[in-house]
Amino acid sequence: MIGANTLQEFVVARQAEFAGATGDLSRLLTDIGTAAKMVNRHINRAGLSGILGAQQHNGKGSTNVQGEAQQKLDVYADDTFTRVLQSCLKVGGVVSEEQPGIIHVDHSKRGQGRGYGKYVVCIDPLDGSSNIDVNISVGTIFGIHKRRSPLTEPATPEDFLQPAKDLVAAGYVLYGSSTMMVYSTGCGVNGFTYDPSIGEFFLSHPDMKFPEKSKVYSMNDANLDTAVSGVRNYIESCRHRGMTARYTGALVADFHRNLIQGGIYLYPGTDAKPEGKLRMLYEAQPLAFLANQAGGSTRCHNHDLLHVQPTSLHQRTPLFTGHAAEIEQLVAQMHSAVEVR
Ligand code: AFP
Repeated sequence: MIGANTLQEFVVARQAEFAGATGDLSRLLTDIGTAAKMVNRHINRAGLSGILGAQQHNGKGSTNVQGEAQQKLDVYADDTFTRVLQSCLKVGGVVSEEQPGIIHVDHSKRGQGRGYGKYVVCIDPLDGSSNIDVNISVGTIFGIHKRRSPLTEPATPEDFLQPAKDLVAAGYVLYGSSTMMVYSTGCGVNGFTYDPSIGEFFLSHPDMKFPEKSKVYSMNDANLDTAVSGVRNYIESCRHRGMTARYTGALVADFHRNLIQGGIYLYPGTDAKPEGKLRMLYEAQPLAFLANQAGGSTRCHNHDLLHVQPTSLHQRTPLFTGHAAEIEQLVAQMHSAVEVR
C-alpha cells in the first residue's frame, strides 16, 4: 500500500486486490468524496454565508419526508449529493432521507451511455442537522448495494431493501474539528482526513478497530425511563464499570468517537416509539456494516441488524452498535429482563 495516500489512490489500489473488479465502485466512492468536499466547504462558511437556520417554504418552515424540520444546509447537502450521484454513470438510483421516493437515474436520457447504473445508494446527506446552528459536528452516511433488477429497467424498491450484510460498501463523512471520510468495502475500515489547503482526503486512520476496552456509552438520557427492558440495567452496569456518558445528537460523531476511543451507541425503542428514531437504510445499515468490519456488532430489537430484511425505504429501527463484547453484555441484560417480566 506504499504511496496510496490520497483517498483516490487508496480506493484504486484496493480495487486491484479484487479479481475482476471493473473500477465502477472506485469511481462511485471517489465521487462521494468529491461531493463531501463541496458540502464541507459550505458547512465551514455556514456562519458567514447566510445559510444557517430553517429552510422556508411558502412562508413556513419546510419539513422532509419524515415530517422533520429541514435546515437550509439539509437541503444544500441533499442537492449536492444527489446531483453528484446522478451524474455518476455507475448509479442506477438513490434513496435520500430528504426525499420521499427513489430518485431514478437514466443515463441514456442524458446521452451519457446505456440505461441505468448497477449500484443504488442510500444516503443521509446531513445527519445531526440540528447541530448546525450551534456549531457542533454533523455528518453524512451512505450505503451502496448492487442492484438485483435488470439494468435495462429503473431501480426497484427491492434493489434498496437488502440486508446490511449484502452492502458492497458503506461509510460516513464527519464534519468536525477536521473533516474525515471513513469507509469500508468489506475488507476493513479506513479513515481519511481532509487537508483543505491541498483539497484532498489523506489516509490517516488505516484499519480502524474498536479498542478492546469500552470507555463510553452514548444514549439520549431522556429516553432511559421508557426504553425497552434491559437498557436501564445495562446503563447501570456501564456506570458501575466506570464508563462515562458522551452524546452529541449526531449519530456519525457519536459512532466515530466510540470507534476510536471504545464505546457503545444506543438508540432504543421506547414506549412512545417502539421503532426508535433512526432510519434503517441510511443510518443503521451502513454503520452496522462498518461496525462489523471493525470488530463490533449491531443489534436491533433482538436481532443481529446485519441480517435483518428491511421492509420499507424510510423504515425506522432501534439501534445498538459498538464493540462486540459490549453488545453481548447488553443482549444478556435484555434477555434477563425479559425472563423477569
Ligand atoms: P437530525 O438529523 O434530524 O438532527 O437527527 C439526527 C439523528 O437522527 C441522529 O444523528 C442522532 O443520533 C439522533 O437523531 C438524535 O436524536 P435525539 O435528539 O432524539 O437524541
